[in-house]
Order: sequence, then structure tokens, then C-alpha cells
Amino acid sequence: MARRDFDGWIEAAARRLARRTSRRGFLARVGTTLFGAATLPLLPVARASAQAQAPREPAAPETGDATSCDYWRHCSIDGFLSACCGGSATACPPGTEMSRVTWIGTCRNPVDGRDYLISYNDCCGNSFCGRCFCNRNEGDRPIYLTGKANDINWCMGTSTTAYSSTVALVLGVATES
Ligand code: ABN
Repeated sequence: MARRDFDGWIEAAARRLARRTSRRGFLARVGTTLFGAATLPLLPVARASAQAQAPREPAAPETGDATSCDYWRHCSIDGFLSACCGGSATACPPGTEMSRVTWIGTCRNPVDGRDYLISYNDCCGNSFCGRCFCNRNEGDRPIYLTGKANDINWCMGTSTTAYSSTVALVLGVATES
């Protein structure tokens, strides 16, 4: 294609495009794109991934120190306390992933005297915690009863099986003893 033909072709294409688009239409499209980008984090997908780290708990009256082994939720824990490792009683330390398979215990809340089901989810990742080891074993059974033993690495189905620490999540009030 000769240079003049090419120039003509480009010019014609530019004129066609200019006829079909207006400045207002262009601004409207830019606005729509910006608005879409700004609202993306509000979509349920983003909320679901955030929830994997800090699930919403049912209300339970609170007392005590989550970095202490004596904290009421820790009555059946076996592991390092997430709250001593950059996390909290309900959130894993940054950079770790919460296990979905867990050990469940029943602990009495000293504020209301009720028993609560507590889920001990392990936090999985390469940042081994090593602080605040806590080994209270209420309701624990020998390891050959796997489903009733707390001496197990629950980092299964996670992107790594490396154990870091453990959280203690309230699941609800225990209705049977
Ligand atoms: N669930 C805590 C744990 C992790 C590794 C080994 C034993 C216990």
C-alpha cells in the first residue's frame, strides 16, 4: 500500500470514528468504567474472601485476655495462640490461612455461665508462631479417636499444611451436655 493510500485510509477511519462517537458519550463511558472499578470491592466475592479470615460470630458476652491460656475460650485448645502472633482470638496472623476442618470444644463462659461450642481453627502458613503455647484439654480424647482429639494438625485442604497457630471461634450456645 502506497504511503498516500495509507494516509487516506487512516484519515477515513478517523472520520468514521469521529462521526460515530461524541465527547459526551466518551465521558459517560469513562465515568461508567471508573464507577464500576470503585464498586468492585463491594461485591459479595470480596466479602466472602474477607470472611475466611474473620468469620462473623454469634454474640457471646466477653471477658478476659485472648493472649492468655486461661482465657475462657481456650478450655480445650492445643496450640500456639493466634493473638500472640499478630492475629486475635478470631483472626489468623497476617499471611496465614484459616483451616476449614477444625476441632470443636465446649467451654463455659464465666460471664453468663452458659456453655458455648468453640471451634479451634488452625492458622496455616510458613510463619511458624512459637509463642504462647497453650495445652488445655477439656473433652479431649486419645489420638486414636481422631475426631475427638485436639492433638492434630488441622491444616488440611489449605494451600499449605504448615501449622502456625490457632484461633478460638464461638459457634453458638451448646444446648446439650
Ligand atoms: N491443632 C494444633 C496442632 C497442630 C499441630 C500438631 C498438633 C496440634
